[in-house]
Amino acid sequence: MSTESLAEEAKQAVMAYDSKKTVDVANRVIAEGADIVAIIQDGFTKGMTEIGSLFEAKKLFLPHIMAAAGAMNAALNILTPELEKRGGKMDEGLGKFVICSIEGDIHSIGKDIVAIMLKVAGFSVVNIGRDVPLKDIVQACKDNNAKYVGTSALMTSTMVNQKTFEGLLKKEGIRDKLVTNVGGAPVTQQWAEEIGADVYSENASDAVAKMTKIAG
Ligand code: HCB
Repeated sequence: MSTESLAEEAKQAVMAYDSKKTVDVANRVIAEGADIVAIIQDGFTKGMTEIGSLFEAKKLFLPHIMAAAGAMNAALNILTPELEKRGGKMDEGLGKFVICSIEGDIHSIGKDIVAIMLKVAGFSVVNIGRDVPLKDIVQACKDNNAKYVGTSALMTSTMVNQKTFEGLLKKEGIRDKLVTNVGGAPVTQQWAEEIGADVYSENASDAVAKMTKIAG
C-alpha cells in the first residue's frame, strides 16, 4: 500500500476516534517498511488538526478531542520505538537538548514527536514533560549543561510564557549559552523573532533540519 493511502487511513482513523484502527495502521506501517515520519505528519497529525478545527467550529467537544488524542497516542506508542530502532545505534553526539511543553500547557503529543525525532537525529534529548514551570526548565538546562532548549506552546495563553522564558534565561545569565527553539500550533516565525528566540520550528522535520544545521 502506498504511503499516501496509509496516511489517509491514519487520518481517518484518528477522526473516527478508533484506537483499534490507528494501532492497525501503525502495525501495517511497520510491516510494510513505510515512511513513519510521513505517516505521522501527513496522516495522524492531519487528523488531529482537523479535529481541532471542528472543535473550534463548535461541531465537536472536549471528549472528542480526548478520544482522538487517545487514538493517536495508541499509534505513536507503537511507532516511536520503531522510529528509534530504525535510527540505528543513536550516537547522541550533537549535544544536550532539553525539551518540554511550557508552563500552563498540558498538550504534549507534538512535543513528544519532536523529542523522538531529535533523538533519532543524534541529539541527547532530555524530555522534561508538560506544564513545566519556567524555573524548572532553567534548572534542567543548568543541570544538564544543555546546548539547546525547546518549548512547546499550543495555546495563545501559554505562548506568552515563551517570551517570559527568554527573559528568565537572561536574568539567570545563561541565555548566551543556549540556542532556544520554539514551536506549537499558534507559534510563528514572527513570534520567535518578536520574543528573541533563536529558532522557530513548524513541525518535527523542520526542527530536525534547522537544529542539525546549527549543531553543525
Ligand atoms: Co487542546 N486545544 N485543550 N487538547 N487541543 C487546542 C490546542 C486548541 C487550538 C483547540 C481549539 O480551540 N481549536 C485550543 C487552544 C486555543 C488557543 O489558545 N488558541 C485548545 C484548548 C483551548 C484546550 C483546553 C484549554 C480545553 C479545555 O480544557 N477547555 C485544554 C488545555 C488545558 C491546558 O493545557 N492547561 C485542552 C486539552 C486538550 C487535550 C488534553 C484533550 C488534548 C491534548 C492531549 C495531549 O497532548 N496529551 C488536546 C488536543 C489534542 C488539542 C488539539 C486538537 C490537537 C493538538 C495536537 O496534538 N496536534 C488542538 C488543536 C490544534 O492544535 N489544531 C487543541 C497534533 C500535534 C502533532 O501537532 O502542533 O502539537 P502540534 O505539534 C507539532 C508542531 O506544532 C511542532 O512540531 C510538532 C510535530 O510536528 N512543535 C514543536 C510542537 N512543539 C514544538 C516544540 C519545539 O521546540 C519545536 C516544534
